[in-house]
Amino acid sequence: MKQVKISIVKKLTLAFLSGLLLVSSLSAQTAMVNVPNRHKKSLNGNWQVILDPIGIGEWKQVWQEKKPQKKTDFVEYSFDGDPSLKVPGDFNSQLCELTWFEGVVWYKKQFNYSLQPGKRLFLHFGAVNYMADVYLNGEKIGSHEGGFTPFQFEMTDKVKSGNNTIIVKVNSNRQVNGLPGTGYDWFNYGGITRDVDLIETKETYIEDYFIQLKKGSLNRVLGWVQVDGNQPVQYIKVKIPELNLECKSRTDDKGRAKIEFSSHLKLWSPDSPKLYKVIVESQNDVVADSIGFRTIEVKGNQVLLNGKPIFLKAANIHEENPYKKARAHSLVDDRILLNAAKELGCNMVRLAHYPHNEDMIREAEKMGLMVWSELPVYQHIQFSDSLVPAKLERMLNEMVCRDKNRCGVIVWSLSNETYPGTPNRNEALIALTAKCRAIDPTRLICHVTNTQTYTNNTFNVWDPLAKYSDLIAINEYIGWYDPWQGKPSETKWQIAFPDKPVFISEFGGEAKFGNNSAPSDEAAYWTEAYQEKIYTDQTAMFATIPNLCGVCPWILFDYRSLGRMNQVYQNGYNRKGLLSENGEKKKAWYILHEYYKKK
Ligand code: GCB
Repeated sequence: MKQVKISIVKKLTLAFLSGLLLVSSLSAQTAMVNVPNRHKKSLNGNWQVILDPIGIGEWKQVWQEKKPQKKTDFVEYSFDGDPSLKVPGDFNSQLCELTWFEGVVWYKKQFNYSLQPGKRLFLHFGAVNYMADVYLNGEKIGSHEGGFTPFQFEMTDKVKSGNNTIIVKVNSNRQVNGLPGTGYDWFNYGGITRDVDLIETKETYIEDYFIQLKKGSLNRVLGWVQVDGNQPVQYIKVKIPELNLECKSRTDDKGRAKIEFSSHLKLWSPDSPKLYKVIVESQNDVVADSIGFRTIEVKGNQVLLNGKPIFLKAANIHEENPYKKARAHSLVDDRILLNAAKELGCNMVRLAHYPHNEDMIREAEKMGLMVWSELPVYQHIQFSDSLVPAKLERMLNEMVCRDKNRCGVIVWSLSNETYPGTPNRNEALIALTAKCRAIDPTRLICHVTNTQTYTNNTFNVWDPLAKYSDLIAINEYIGWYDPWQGKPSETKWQIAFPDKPVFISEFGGEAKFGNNSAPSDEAAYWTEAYQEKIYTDQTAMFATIPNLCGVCPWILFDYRSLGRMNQVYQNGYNRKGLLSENGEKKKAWYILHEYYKKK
């Protein structure tokens, strides 16, 4: 009997382990860097879809695309017929029956390919929200979790010469142990929300590189180049033609080369967003990028850009095109948001609360906007779930990997408003901070807090994570969620780690544009005047904050959020925008515009 039990346990263990192996071998790879400048074929456009609100497609194995074999056969699914959906794009805004849908949609795309010997082929997704299971010609090639970061699968040995079919199961259901978790104050746009590309590379190709100024140095570049393939040892050159510069190096047997050189660089800054054409060459591959150089550091209680103190005049932005009521994904969408930030007088955007599309970051950098990039580690994360630490690390890698050569990015924000009392929260986020510093020692790292009390006109911030942040980033809603406890200009501050710079990462209140007639001194009427007063009081209060290095209103545009259910004033919108969802300026906009002009 005992013998039997042991063999069952053994079998189960083996099954479990082989399951784990299968799962890990089918995980997506972290995507190569600089996808916009690769040799690629776009798979954007119309994709055929099957809507699967009850999630039965898995059981029917729709990826097999079965066809009737004899006259009496039939198959109860098919991608032929309507509807189809545009990729990139969220599905909620494309079909009215999907407006509030959170669940499974199956996508299908066919493509023709002929891969020449000596070349490799990758299938690259800019982002799929939230889970993606990907099939090529009926075979599962892998899965990915996380709605805002890129991933890829190698198809070199799997792609057929001629016609091929990709099927993607997209599941936008909220996950209890997901990032974010189940509760968040933005619209859950599901679907293949960013570009899909086939990327062809050389057999040994330049997979990744990190080319930025060494921390604290205004003229020394320190980084590395990574090649991947069967010839890992390669000569490498990094060239900047405008500077007549050529840096030579050689990869080790793991394909990594150190890059280090000095030059008189024109530094990137909001006033002069200089980018250089940088060419990275290996023996048989080459890729070009536009890279800027700047330093960002905290010295004492100040933030220094290129060695000089800078005040961060920021705006919070969600990745939503307000006019289309859809997930922003194109340059046109991105420019609507970034131009509005510029017009307000910003020199920085906080891209809340998840990594935005790559064009958004590249465009912000070109426009002279510094970027705050954030992980969707928001409020209700299940830090003690055994799977969460690995998910955190993976998402961190995906975020940093894609944008680490963008000098515009000055802050990696690793969390927003998580709660110190959540089991394992502090341990998990402290470990994540260390990992982030190890993969990118050049930027500021931060955890946004609202662990605080506000009594007797004294604001007390005590989050233990502040110790691990370069900035103390505080979300405070005095005048909205917390009524004023005294004169704004007499507010007192008690901040743990009082020597660090302080950034007000959120403040504000709600108003419906054009609502000017109701009592203006009561919050419950959502008037522009009430919001305007909050901004007048807040800007007076900012003068009381020790080491203030910047502020960031919540938020630039009104945006969709289903928890906002006041049918008179909100109608499914968070109305803390300085601009309405139609782009109209509310009174508070002018207050902050003036404040930024003077700063
Ligand atoms: C916050 C959150 C932000 C919300 C905002 C609000 O503290 O960080 O995501 O949307 O408050 O409007 O309540």
